[in-house]
Amino acid sequence: MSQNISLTRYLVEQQRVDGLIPSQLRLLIEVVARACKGISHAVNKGALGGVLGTADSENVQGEIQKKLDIIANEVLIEANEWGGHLAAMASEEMEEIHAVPNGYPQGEYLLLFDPLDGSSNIDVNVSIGTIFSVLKKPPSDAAVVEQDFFQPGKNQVAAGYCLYGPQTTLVLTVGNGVAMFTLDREQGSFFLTQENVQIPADTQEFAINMSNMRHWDTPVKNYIDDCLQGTEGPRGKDFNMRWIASMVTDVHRILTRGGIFLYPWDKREPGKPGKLRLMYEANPMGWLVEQAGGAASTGTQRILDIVPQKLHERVSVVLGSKNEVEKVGSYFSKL
Ligand code: AHM
Ligand code: MG
Repeated sequence: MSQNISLTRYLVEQQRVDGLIPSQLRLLIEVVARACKGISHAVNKGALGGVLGTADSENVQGEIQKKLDIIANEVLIEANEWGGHLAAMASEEMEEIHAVPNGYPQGEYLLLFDPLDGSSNIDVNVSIGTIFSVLKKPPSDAAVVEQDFFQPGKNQVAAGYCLYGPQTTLVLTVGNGVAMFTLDREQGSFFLTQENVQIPADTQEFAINMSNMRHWDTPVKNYIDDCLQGTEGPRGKDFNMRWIASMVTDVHRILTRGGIFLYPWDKREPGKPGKLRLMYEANPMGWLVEQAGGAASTGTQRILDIVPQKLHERVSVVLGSKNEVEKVGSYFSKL
């Protein structure tokens, strides 16, 4: 662990690796990290900063927005729109894309984010986070349009999240493994605290919202039933369960010690293929997990191969320790 490698230095060094990240992308990631520092500051202030509680508005998903959802969204937009690296942004909190306004230089990247993931945990002082994904705008002289975002997750050029917990941790991939940075509050900078993060291939820990059990599809129900039987059942081992209800925090645990996370499609809302959003939740998390040696699927298909049809498309998510994700897949193929 080096206290000496700042995020800036790490990115400059990545830039030197066969141009893995062009300077515009490096600067874009720095701006996102700076915005996350601002959000972290607001989260830390909590009630003292008047940021807790509900705003009088709904987002495009029909969810009541929390004040921090809105604040985090504004911080990210304001930090990113003038830098010249971006063509447009898209957010869980905005129905339409936000093109960089006229008057600012237009860059070649597209930034997607869930500004404040785990909103139900804001007011109860449980860890929450920001998730982000970066794509390249398809080459064209035309103005940016929503369809430019409709690229599969395997096209991402950077992805990550910032976890606002006991520590503020930025986790990043630019396609060269996963690195973790911890915010040093005195210095106001992120420092590298783990490199080459690896998820163990096997696990005895699953994360799923068990209260939805009666709504699950048969493969998921059978998989969890078998895990619950422990050493007596077909899996031949005991399983522990964790569910934070902040995907950022559940994924962070999986990157740290392995595990499997499931938010599967269920029968509550037949028209919706899952709760989580493909482009700014499943894709960035899926790529991070793959970059750490894990796997990310819908149960039947690799998440990063899905070509989005809608900006706020939802998807079934199964990700984490590779062998366990494959195990879930085997329950789907038994159908
Ligand atoms: P959000 O982006 O509105 O916060 O919703 C996403 C969150 C995930 O972080 C988490 O895994 C899931 O919703 C929890 O859902 P539930 O409350 O159904 O357990
Ligand atoms: Mg979210």
